[in-house]
Amino acid sequence: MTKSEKLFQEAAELIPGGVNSPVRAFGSIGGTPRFIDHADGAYMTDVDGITYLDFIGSWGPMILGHNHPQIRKSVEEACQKGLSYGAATEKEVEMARLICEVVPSIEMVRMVNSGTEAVMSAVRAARGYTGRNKIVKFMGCYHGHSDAMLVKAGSGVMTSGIPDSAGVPSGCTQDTLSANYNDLESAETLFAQFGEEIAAVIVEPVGANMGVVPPEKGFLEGLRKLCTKYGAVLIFDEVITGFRLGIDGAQGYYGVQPDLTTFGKIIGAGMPVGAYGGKKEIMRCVSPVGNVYQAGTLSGNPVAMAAGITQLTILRDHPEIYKELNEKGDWFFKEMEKVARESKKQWQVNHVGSLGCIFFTDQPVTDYASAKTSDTARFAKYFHYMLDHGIHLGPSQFEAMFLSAAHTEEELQKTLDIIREYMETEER
Ligand code: KE4
Repeated sequence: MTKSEKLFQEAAELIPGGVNSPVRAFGSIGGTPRFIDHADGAYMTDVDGITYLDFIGSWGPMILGHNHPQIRKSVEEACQKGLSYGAATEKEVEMARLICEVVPSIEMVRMVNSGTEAVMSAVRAARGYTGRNKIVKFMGCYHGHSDAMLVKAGSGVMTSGIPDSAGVPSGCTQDTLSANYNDLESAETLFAQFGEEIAAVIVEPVGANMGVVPPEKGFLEGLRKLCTKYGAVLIFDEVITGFRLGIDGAQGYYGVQPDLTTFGKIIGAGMPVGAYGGKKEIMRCVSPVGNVYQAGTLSGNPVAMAAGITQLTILRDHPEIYKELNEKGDWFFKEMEKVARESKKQWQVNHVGSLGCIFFTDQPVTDYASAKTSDTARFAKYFHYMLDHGIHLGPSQFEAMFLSAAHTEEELQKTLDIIREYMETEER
């Protein structure tokens, strides 16, 4: 029995599913999750001493690679001064100034401790600001696990949200409306029916939780126009895309400005940090200035701020990092498409910059319904082949591959060679 197997067995007695976040349990692909001992650059090493080229990157934060020396140093230095005070600190001002400086749509920002908290708070701020209740989200987009966001996908347009989790009262989702991603008309239909009741539209500007689904031309622009027309707040959930596609995220990449933005992952550099921000007139509704209550014991934690400030500062001061990362991503995922074509097997590759994924389906993936045509059993076989060959992907067909500045071209070429090998041996 490997140490991971032993740990997983013990963990299952102590932690639901043996993990502190469901996707880590390998539930959709089977097998034993590798318990990681340490990580460095583009690599993770498990408790059995096996090292993997890592494409999880902690689900996004590790854009500069694991254990970055400057980030580690700033955390060590911050720790010398104590871990948390429950009082205001200069680091929080520095982080707020940095985010407002590099993301033009952000005039004011509040730090929280996770993407879920950022979304929950942004939605509450939008409701408080507009005095309206309804929220439009898109099937296949994930915005964390706050009640109003756990809506049964595929519940169809025009119907009020049905809870997608036990423990969520229907009252919490009845004001959450679901539209189809990349289907502007489905959003227009909801606005035609509920226009003046809609507080906000929340969208992942690049879908990255149904696998990677880029926005089609005009989709984001259309949502912007709709929200402006009806006085609804446009919320870009940039927990994944924020500081990944560029220093000003997907909103900069696509040139569409939301009213509020949620952040996570990269802004904490691996420490638990989320944030939401945007127009001053909306953010001024948030307590203690306004009457939208929101709080957090460890929000703006000085050690987490030190990590996030260092990572964002490196990214701001070295735009070449994004150029190289996006070029590397374009090359890598386009090469992967070539492997797909040569293999004459049915699979699609979607990507935006350093974010991408393979779908095991014979049809283009442009929304939740097409993503769900993927053969998850084929993905599971592919995942384990890659893992056995030292490549650790995200353990789900509906998660992204995250490239980092630490992934070298030769490592990516080796990964492509192993994918090609797999595709040649994959029985259909
Ligand atoms: P957290 O609460 O997990 O920090 O963020 C929630 C969230 C919000 N918005 C978007 C667009 C997100 O992708 C996420 C979380 N992403 C998943 C990965 N797809 C986190 C991984 C996990 O749940 O363990």
